[in-house]
Amino acid sequence: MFEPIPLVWILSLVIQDTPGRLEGQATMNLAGVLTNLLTLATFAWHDGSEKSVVPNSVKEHLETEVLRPIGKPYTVLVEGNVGSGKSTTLNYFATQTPEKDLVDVVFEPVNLWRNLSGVDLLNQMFTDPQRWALAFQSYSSLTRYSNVFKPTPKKYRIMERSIFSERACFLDTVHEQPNGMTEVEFNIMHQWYQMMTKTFWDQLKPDIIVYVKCDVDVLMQRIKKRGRPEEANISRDFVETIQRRHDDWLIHRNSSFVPPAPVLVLDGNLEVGKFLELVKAKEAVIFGGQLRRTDT
Ligand code: TTP
Ligand code: MG
Repeated sequence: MFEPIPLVWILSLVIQDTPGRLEGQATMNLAGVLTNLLTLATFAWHDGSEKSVVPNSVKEHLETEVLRPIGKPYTVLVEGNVGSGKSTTLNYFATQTPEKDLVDVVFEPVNLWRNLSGVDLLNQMFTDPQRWALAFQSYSSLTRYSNVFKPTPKKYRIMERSIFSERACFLDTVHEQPNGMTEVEFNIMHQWYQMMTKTFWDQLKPDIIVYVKCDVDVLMQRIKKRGRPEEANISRDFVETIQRRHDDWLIHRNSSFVPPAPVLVLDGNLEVGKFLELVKAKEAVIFGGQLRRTDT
């Protein structure tokens, strides 16, 4: 497949290295616009396979260094199985870090899924996936996209799960279930994902993924202990499948999806206090060494 990336790269560097003509933000904007157009053209020439959606290293350089849209926060995605400790991680950044006022903390929009015009869509999905999986997945995707596109005055954003894990871990699982989505429904969701990630790649791309990984035995105990009504019938088989898909995607890299950013794995099996110490110790890594009060 034809790959014009080196040309894109050279062009953007030439433009950025021409100080007398254009300066600062304006330079970056012009370079960004040109590379954006060319990168979009590149996507159009790709063969459409899932792996082609995610940039190779040169593209990744471009998108990190050149294409960050103005006003886009440095974005951390926290991924993990049900009950692994994602919300616990986000809570640290919402309430405990001394830098909390710099970070926009976006929890998974579960409350919206539980009350859509008075209907608990999450519960409907667990109760009757054959009838409700498409409605649920399309609404959960919509709420995730709107969270990404919501502007923030903060320079940093940390989000619980993403459209990427929804596609790589959950959509395939619900499609494979004997009483899950039909082929046609799965295809509709897949085409939405392809179109959205290609068109809005630079907004959707995170800067880092934090994978909170926890043993399935521990997860099953936690799910039982917290006793959420919707999770009462979650099977070990489902949790194992979700675990395998996360591991294949984020650790073994043998999934048909490539992680859209570097991955940091955190041990979610610990006692909560110890886990929070771990998050604190990794804070600078998570924010790329950028989380500094002097940034404001
Ligand atoms: P949550 O942070 O609620 O898990 P989650 O947000 O990943 O779950 P969901 O998929 O439902 O959004 O953590 C679940 C429980 O696990 C919570 O009581 C805190 C506890 N926990 C530990 O005991 N040790 C740990 O190391 C971690 C990460 C969490
Ligand atoms: Mg949570």
